[in-house]
Order: sequence, then C-alpha cells, then structure tokens
Amino acid sequence: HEGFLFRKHELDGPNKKASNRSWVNLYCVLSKGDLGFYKDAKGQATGSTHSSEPFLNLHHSTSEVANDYKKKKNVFKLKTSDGSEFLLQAKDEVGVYRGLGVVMEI
Ligand code: I3P
Repeated sequence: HEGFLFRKHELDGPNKKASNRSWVNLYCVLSKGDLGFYKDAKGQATGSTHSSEPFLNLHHSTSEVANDYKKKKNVFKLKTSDGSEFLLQAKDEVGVYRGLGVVMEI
C-alpha cells in the first residue's frame, strides 16, 4: 500500500501536542505494519524518510473519519498505540475508506 496523502501531526503522545503542526503532502508507504512517510516515491528508494522520522508502527492503532475536523474534506484520523495522532487527507471519499480499511487490516 502506498501513495500520497496530506498529513498533519496532531499529537506526539498522550495529550502532547505535536510541535510541527503544518500540513505536508507525503508519500506514504505501508509495509509489514510499518508506515513510512517520504517526500516522494524516490525518497523511498533512498531510504530516507521525511525529516528522518522513524517508521510508525501501526500495530494496535485505530483510525476513524475525522468528523470533528472541519477545515478540510476527506480527512481521517490515525491514532497509534503510543498515543500519537495524525490527520490524513485523502483525495476523495474512496481514498478515506481505503485508508481506514488498510489500518483495520493490521
Ligand atoms: C500551523 C499550520 C496548520 C494549522 C496549525 C498551525 O502553523 O498553520 O495549518 O493547522 O494550527 O499551528 P505552522 O505552519 O506555522 O506550523 P490547521 O490547518 O488545522 O488550522 P493548530 O496549531 O491550531 O493545529
């Protein structure tokens, strides 16, 4: 599973606001339960993630449609087991449900 999504990092841990809160368009690659965020598809080939972030382990993570986020359409929320939270914007509603389905499979 891979493709571009806009991402906003909301929480960096339980009730801990992330410091970099701007929306960025990132190339997302999910492999064996680990999600990597890259600048583009070439970034994946070089192995360097966006801002050298570690992979996000999606084991025990949850996702839901971000109905409480009104500023953008087609946004879903990803919550990881360590309390991090991301908003992810897909290009359309189909993309949202594809994203939710992918997280549910893990
Ligand atoms: C953030 C940026 C985000 C905004 C966020 C800002 O500033 O404007 O778009 O979130 O607001 O902190 P910067 O780019 O300087 O980091 P929204 O788009 O959701 O408003 P927030 O801190 O209230 O989440």
